[in-house]
Amino acid sequence: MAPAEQYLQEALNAFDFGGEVVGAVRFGSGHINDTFCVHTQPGEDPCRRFILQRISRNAFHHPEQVMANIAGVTNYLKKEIAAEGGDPERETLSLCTARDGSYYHTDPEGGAWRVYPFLEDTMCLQSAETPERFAASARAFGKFQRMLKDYPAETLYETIPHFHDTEARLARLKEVVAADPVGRVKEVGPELDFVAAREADCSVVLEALRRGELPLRVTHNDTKLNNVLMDRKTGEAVCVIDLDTVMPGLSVNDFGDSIRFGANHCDEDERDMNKVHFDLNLFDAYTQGFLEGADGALTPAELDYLPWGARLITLECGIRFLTDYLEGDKYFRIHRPGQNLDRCRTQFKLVADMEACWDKMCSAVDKYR
Ligand code: ADP
Ligand code: GN1
Ligand code: MG
Repeated sequence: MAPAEQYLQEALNAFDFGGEVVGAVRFGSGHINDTFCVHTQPGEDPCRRFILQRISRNAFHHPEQVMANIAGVTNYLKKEIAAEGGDPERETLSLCTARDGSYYHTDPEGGAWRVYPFLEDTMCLQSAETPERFAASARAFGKFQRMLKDYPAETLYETIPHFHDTEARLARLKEVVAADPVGRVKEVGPELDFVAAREADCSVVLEALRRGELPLRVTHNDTKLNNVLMDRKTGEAVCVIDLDTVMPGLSVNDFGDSIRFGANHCDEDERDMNKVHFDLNLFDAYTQGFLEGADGALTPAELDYLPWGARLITLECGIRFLTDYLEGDKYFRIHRPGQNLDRCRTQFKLVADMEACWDKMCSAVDKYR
């Protein structure tokens, strides 16, 4: 048996699924972790499914800290959800304990495996499709922010240091360009020019944080549309998932990352730039939903900086894809050569579109504040 298969088998054995495991298949389209859907047969009862994940060692150097954050935040959310009359088993993730009583199993290579019950009758969208659905995801992320507003942020580990430090991301790009480890710098002249023209932008939100205008909060930090599960019947958002990067951060980045991924009609790795357009209507719908979900939890300065959050997280993500391309695709999973460069190009096209309708983005926020 190949080691990867053996580790999967051992991880399956480490948890009690309450029934015979009848299969485990790769699942989802995340770029970072290895995700499997586990099918079990508990006697005569219907098949039950679970999500089994191996946390990426490459992205997360301290899986025990990731798991401590997730345990803390989900237990806290469960109480908040129950207090508001919601369903704590469905509206946030639930960690399953391994047979040894801990929240994860470690394989011989140091990979940490964890299990969540599969949230049934939900869907995971890769594109917003309609403004209503996008607004539903926005309410969920806004509510996530509100529910965690009194969580003791100082108890959270920084699971990826400087994760949304755009200045540090820019500095890293420059280092990689100088080293040019796989000889790809010659292919990306226009992309490097695009970044060079926006170096000062990389500091806008961080400066506001340093001046004390923007507060540090407990944030999700990876608010892609496919990190919220929606109810199949009602289309409402059910549960915010992918909690690995929950840590102190900026609300405007949570807003911005959703816009980056969802306020357009193309795949993140679309090759034809003529198909890539920022959609102001979707931006409008998300803004309305996010502010509804946050329900007054955001300060006036945070509202002021929401459009910047969108523009800068998109620029930052493009810089990260570009850096990874220049490093030889070591961080983001790829399925074909050049995919990270294509991902970078879509992000930069979206940034340019946002710049072109900047006033309208600001007016949309003003409409709902
Ligand atoms: P990654 O960090 O690699 O993106 P995620 O935690 O987002 O990993 O999980 C990958 C995919 O697995 C999600 O996009 C979603 O489709 C699915 N998924 C994760 N957790 C659950 C769950 N509890 N119930 C149902 N589907 C889930
Ligand atoms: C990664 O794990 P996933 O696929 O939800 C990445 C995000 C990027 C995103 C780009 C831990 O998200 O920061 O914005 O890809 N997650 C991590 O699609 O680096
Ligand atoms: Mg994900």
